[in-house]
Amino acid sequence: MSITLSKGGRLNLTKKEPALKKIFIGLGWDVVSNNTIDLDASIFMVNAAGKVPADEYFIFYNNLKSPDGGLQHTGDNRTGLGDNDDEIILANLPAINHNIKELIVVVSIHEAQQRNHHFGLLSEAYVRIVDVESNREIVRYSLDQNNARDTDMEFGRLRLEENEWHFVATGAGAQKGLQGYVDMYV
Ligand SMILES: [Ca+2]
Ligand SMILES: [Ca+2]
Repeated sequence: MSITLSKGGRLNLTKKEPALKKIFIGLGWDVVSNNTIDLDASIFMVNAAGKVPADEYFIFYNNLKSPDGGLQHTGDNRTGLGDNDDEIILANLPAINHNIKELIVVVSIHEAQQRNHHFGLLSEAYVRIVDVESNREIVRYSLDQNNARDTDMEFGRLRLEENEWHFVATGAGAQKGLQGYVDMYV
């Protein structure tokens, strides 16, 4: 059974699914009107100091694979048209470089300022974590309607603590663009 988290919610993934190895992080969105909105899923693989150890550990539409083979982005989706996951990042948890302590999942609207786009134009957006082998959804976190004017968000973090993976739904909306996160973590 999937768990739906709200802002600040936390789940021990290893306790819930002890055999968990391969997961994917799915981002889905739909728009309310005839707008076309390009959401982008990105992951910053950060060390204990909260920084990516090298640029290649920032996974986004222009850098699809991490050097350790731990993460693989399946490619940019520019419209969100259609149901289910519109962008997917695969994670092979045991392959992840041991210096990486957190996977910070960021969702941002491409060229939001130029196009005057914001989350309020979306009818739905979510991030979910799915066990690849069983195809079971483990956890889901939906966009909070309080973030209507925001253009980007740290959705959540996968955090490694004492060899157990946790998911924390941070839900911190902002208007700084993907570059704002790059400035923080790269
Ligand atoms: Ca996209
Ligand atoms: Ca969609």
